[in-house]
Amino acid sequence: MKLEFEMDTYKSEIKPTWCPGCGDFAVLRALQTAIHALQLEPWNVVIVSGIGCSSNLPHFLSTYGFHAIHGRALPVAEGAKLANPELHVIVTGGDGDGYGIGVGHFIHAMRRNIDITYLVMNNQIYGLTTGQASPTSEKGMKTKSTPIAGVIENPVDPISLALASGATYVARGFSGDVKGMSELVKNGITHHGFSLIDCMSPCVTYNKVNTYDFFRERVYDLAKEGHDPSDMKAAFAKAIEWPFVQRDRIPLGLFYRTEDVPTYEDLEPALKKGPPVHQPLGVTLPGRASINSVGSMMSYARICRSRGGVRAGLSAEDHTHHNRVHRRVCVRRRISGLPCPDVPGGVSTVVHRVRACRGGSAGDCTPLSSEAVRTGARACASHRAATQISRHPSRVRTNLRL
Ligand SMILES: Cc1ncc(C[n+]2csc(CCOP(=O)(O)OP(=O)(O)O)c2C)c(N)n1
Ligand code: SF4
Repeated sequence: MKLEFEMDTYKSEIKPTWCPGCGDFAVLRALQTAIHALQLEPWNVVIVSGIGCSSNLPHFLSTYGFHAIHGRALPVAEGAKLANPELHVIVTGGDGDGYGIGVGHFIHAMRRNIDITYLVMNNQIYGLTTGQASPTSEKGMKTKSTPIAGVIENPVDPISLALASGATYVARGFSGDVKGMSELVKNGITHHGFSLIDCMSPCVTYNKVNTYDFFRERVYDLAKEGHDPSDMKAAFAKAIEWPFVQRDRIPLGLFYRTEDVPTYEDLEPALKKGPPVHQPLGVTLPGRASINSVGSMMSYARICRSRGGVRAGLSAEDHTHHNRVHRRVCVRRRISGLPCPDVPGGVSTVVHRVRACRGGSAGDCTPLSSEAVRTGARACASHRAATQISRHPSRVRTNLRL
């Protein structure tokens, strides 16, 4: 039986905390409308974000979500997509997040043409940190970080950058036109390949230059002017119109789309046998059930720990997996410099703590120091997302704020 989802199914119980009038409300609405129109199953949608006002978006929809760290939403999303290419992976974030600190990931995700939809809420400012210049701030604009002469650098143009980097669906929306934006998002989600929707989303609190009125006076619809989105040269010509050539006309709509380029998932040999989350790992632990999925690989580390960290009795192959999991957790510990709270000197204490977080409630972390709780909670959140994405149809929320 095919289920029918109401619009409200996708809404979460958490209400946005954005300033009244923030452009991000329109982007949220456009995304919700798009996934409703496509009738996507909420448990097959993962929304990943970085850090910023805009990056709070995954909390407000009732799908899977992962609130990652500043500029690192795309690598997390790529990991989720490669672990399970059957998921619809959508990334949301700000211009600072995606075109500033995360710009390297942005370029590489596009050249891979990985099948992810990326919505950038471009307000041309850092909103969350109260109004510093961002990579898309207009030249000359005075901001908290450029109070004297204004911005002296040229802005990044995400549309040209996306075209040059290999994105196969490149569009620009505007929060003053939710209907148009939701069409762009819907088509971006159904597109087979990397899609960028650069959403001009005014920050009503800190950007007094690029306001709704600024855009309303300048935007025009590419489709109405006969632009052919299959023509890459024409797309480049339209892309450079704003902000490079002039400031009076801003094209909106679809600049470029091609379905002729294979995605990373199409070409990656490891995916030929199907989604890795469904693949057996081929590891059997003596006296235990076999390790037959990525999810149970995570439990595998717990098994190692519950065996007192004693690795004797494990096969060489078991060791490899054991070491892989341990190393990852150990690195976290080394970075944080955490003392092990209950087993002196035992690296695997942290492993143990992470397992505790994963298996139970946040209360499991309380015996740790506040730094440990932070680290524990982070590991816990990533871990939950990794396992729940593959296994459980329940929502993932993290309480981390960086
Ligand atoms: C590695 C790192 N550097 C800096 C910050 C501080 N920081 C948090 S949000 C933010 C900028 C947010 O701007 P943007 O991504 O444009 O999102 P907006 O708040 O405007 O939606 C910065 C610099 C951080 N959290 N992590
Ligand atoms: S500060 Fe700006 S970007 Fe952040 S919620 Fe307020 S209006 Fe939106």
